[in-house]
Amino acid sequence: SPEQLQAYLATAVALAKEVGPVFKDGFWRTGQFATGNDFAAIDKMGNEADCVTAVDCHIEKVIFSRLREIYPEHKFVGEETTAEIGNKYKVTDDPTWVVDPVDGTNNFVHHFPYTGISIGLTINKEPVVGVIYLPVLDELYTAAKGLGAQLNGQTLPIFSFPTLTTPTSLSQCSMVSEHGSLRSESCIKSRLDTFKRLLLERDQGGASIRNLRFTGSAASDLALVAKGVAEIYWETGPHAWDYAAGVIIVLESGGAVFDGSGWWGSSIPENEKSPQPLNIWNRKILAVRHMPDLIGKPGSGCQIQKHLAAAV
Ligand code: LIP
Repeated sequence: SPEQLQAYLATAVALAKEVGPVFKDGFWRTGQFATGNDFAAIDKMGNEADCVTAVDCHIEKVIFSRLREIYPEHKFVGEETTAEIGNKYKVTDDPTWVVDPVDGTNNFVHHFPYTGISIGLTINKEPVVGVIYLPVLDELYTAAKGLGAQLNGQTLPIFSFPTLTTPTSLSQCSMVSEHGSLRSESCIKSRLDTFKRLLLERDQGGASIRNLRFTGSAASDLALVAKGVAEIYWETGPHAWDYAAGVIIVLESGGAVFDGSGWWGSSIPENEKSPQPLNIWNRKILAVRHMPDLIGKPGSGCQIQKHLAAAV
């Protein structure tokens, strides 16, 4: 029910705010995380591009212990408890809290402010509640299914398009993406090929995107789409905890998402929506602002479908 979703959202907001000061301590290296090994960035499984700090583990522990007290029957999937121990998680229809205690850990370690706490809740495998808190920027993004999306209490999106109407061409779009932490030759090559195509292609019914930005955090990227700063976010490789919350925030801000097999969003006609539940578990995500002319119908040859959905 809407009341129940509102209550879940209130819990998630309270938790994000509770751990906010610890997050900032870690970012500025003051207080509890001022010095010493506590703060060292530890590589995950020998990958220097994928790291974890004591702050990640501390915050995840606090969030999950609070949630377990309040909702003992719920399920929990978190970056540090799941990825860290190499645990395999089983996705069920039960209410499941999908949490990244520090999304953009690399940014966190390097003092780049696009980093934050991402708390999502899925029911029947689909995200229904999302909170992204970027403590350094003091931005709290919130959404619940059917209840809209907000930034610090202000309805999303905040910004209108940099054109008079919604874009009709990719050339009017700003895009955010990531190169990810998987650095195999084939992985990097396929991403670079897609970026190259998006930056160079102007003909054959296509257009180059206006610009390409990387924040280093999937949650921040989705927040920028919901806010109206970026028109498109595309990434392959992130995990559900990186984008569970962001996906519902984009959807509730009026945007749409493509999960690899179908489109979701209020601007997608009912008969064109994917018959499957929106899949946030397959590490592929394309999210766009409300741009009916660009999203078009699956298979219709519209620009985003042609240029990006194929890459997803
Ligand atoms: C990060 C994601 C980002 C991805 C990085 C990393 P983390 O999350 O937000 O989209 O490109 O490789 O997975 O590990 O900093 O929480």
